[in-house]
Amino acid sequence: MTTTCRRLSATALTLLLIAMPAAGAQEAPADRDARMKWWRDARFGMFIHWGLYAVPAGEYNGKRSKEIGEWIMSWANIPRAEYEKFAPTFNPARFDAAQWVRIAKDAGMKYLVITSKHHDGFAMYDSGVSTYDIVDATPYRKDPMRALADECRRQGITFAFYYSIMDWHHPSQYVDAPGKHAEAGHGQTRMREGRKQEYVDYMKAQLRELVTKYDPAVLWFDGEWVDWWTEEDGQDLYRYVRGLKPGILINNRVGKGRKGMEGLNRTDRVYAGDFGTPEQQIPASGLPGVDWESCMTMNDTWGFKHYDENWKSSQALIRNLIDIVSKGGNYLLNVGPTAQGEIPRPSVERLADMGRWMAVNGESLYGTGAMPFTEQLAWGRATRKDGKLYLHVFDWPADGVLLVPQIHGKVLTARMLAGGASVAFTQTTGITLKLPVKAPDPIASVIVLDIESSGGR
Ligand code: JFZ
Repeated sequence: MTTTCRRLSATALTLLLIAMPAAGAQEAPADRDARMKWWRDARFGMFIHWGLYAVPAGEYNGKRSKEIGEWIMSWANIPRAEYEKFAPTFNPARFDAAQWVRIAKDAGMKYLVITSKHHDGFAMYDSGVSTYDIVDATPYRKDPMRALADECRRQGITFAFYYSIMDWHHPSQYVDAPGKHAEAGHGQTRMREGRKQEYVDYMKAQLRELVTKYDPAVLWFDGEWVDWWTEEDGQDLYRYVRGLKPGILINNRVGKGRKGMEGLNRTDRVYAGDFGTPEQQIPASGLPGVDWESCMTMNDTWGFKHYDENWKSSQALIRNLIDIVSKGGNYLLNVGPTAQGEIPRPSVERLADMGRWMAVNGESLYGTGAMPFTEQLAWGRATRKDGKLYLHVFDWPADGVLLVPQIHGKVLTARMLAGGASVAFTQTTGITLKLPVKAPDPIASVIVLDIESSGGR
């Protein structure tokens, strides 16, 4: 399937996701809540797509494409032996783990998910079961995942791994229509007859290394759509990884739970995965009753492309974050570092902008739950936590009058989160706030309401 096709089925995907993460049915709800706690509180994380594909950076033999950078082996139809030749030129001398983690931390991000192995099969850590890895196959010879894991611990950021099930390099797999873009409807990544067990053993060996040596808090699987991977395989892998580290979190893409589940009652069956992963989209009403995380790019690629300048504005990114959290989800925002080991400057600038907003307003997002209103708020979004309601005003009212739908509980106080100035209000059938004429923050100004008793409705 092309990524375009996959995106077209967004509605279906949303339905499927709802049914999905009833995983770990044997686990008591309180235990599951405890395991999910840090992740639910975190709300904002950094996704990092970094691998050999950063070397061609979206261009091969003069050919550019609208396709995503980390798929270049597929869309440029690069033979395995040719793609391998990127390794001897991959020397990310400017990679600085402390700086990457600092960039994430300053943005207000609480965790980081990095590609340990993408579809191209190249391991970005020192694997003992393959020589197709950054330590054995490149002049760099160091293990950046070791440095990142250590640095995350030092700076108090939670460290996590992405891992692709589909593998274009492993000899067990092949693209069934050579000369055609893999997954484009004509070329699919198939499993050679009788070799699946060998590959599953290989994956499990790599996952054992990743979990035991780097202690990731999440394993974020992907590439599970290939026809030779089943829901049962997913559940087996889920159990395997939880067996290595019981407290770990695993996304839905470990199994097939997000496909073909329309009409299935989620209590009837158990699907692998702890949280849903809507991609490049924000589900309009969230995914009630399900933990979820939207992963999104800042431009139009995950892996670095030297000519993709289609950057979203800082305002759009900040409002996406607020929108997602107001609907009960997490935001996993991607950066695609270069082959030299640097996060592109436009990404760094946007993250710094987000960090400036978060430094003042982060309290309104961390550890909060979805807004209590079923109706859309014309002027912005809302979140809630500990008897407080946070109003995020995107469109500041010209007359200074902000109308908030009724909530259960009496509003005790209203104040601006930035600076703490109190805001005059009345509460009758709804809440009417009298705001200053000028928006304190053109992107999103936050007003905090203290609600009597437990708050919310
Ligand atoms: C996958 C990868 O193929 C891609 O390279 C990137 O890593 C991204 C985060 O994940 O792409 C997908 C996966 C799922 C969908 C679409 C693209 N989907 O469910 O619509």
